[in-house]
Amino acid sequence: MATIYLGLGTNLGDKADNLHRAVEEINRTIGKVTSLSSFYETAPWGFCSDNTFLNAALRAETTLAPEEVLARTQQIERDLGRTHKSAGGIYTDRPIDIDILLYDGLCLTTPALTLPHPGMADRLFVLRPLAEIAPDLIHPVTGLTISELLRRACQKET
Ligand code: PH2
Ligand code: MG
Ligand code: MG
Repeated sequence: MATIYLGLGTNLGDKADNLHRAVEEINRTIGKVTSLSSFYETAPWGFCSDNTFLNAALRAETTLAPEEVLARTQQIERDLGRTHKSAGGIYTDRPIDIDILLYDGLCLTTPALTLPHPGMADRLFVLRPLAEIAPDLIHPVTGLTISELLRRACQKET
């Protein structure tokens, strides 16, 4: 059994409903969801859009390998109406985005998947919800806790 942390984001349609539906599908097809953060309204980061985001983070227990978790998160994204993926750092509005942030303490780089998620350590829209459910969790690349990463990211912002 592995413990995974996923980051969820949506900025199209009924955003709260998109998050609830994604959590339900994750619980059904990936593994039992054991913690869910509040939903955070955030400004689009890294691209321009009039549509604000709702972001959340969750913890789940899974028997699936990382590549299979990825395949199933992508299936859920398609089922909830996502038609295109971001590529090369070009972001677009989306009904749902599900990112694997952490898979146990695993560090992994394949063409399809990098763990921990390469952007998570300095993105407030990931760290705020994650710090709510896992403040003392250690990020395996930096060796810092999620609370420490959040504090560091807040200082950089100001
Ligand atoms: N996701 C991105 C790019 N920018 N901004 C916010 N506020 N929330 C996101 O989830 C988000 C983003 C890439 O997936
Ligand atoms: Mg993302
Ligand atoms: Mg994604």
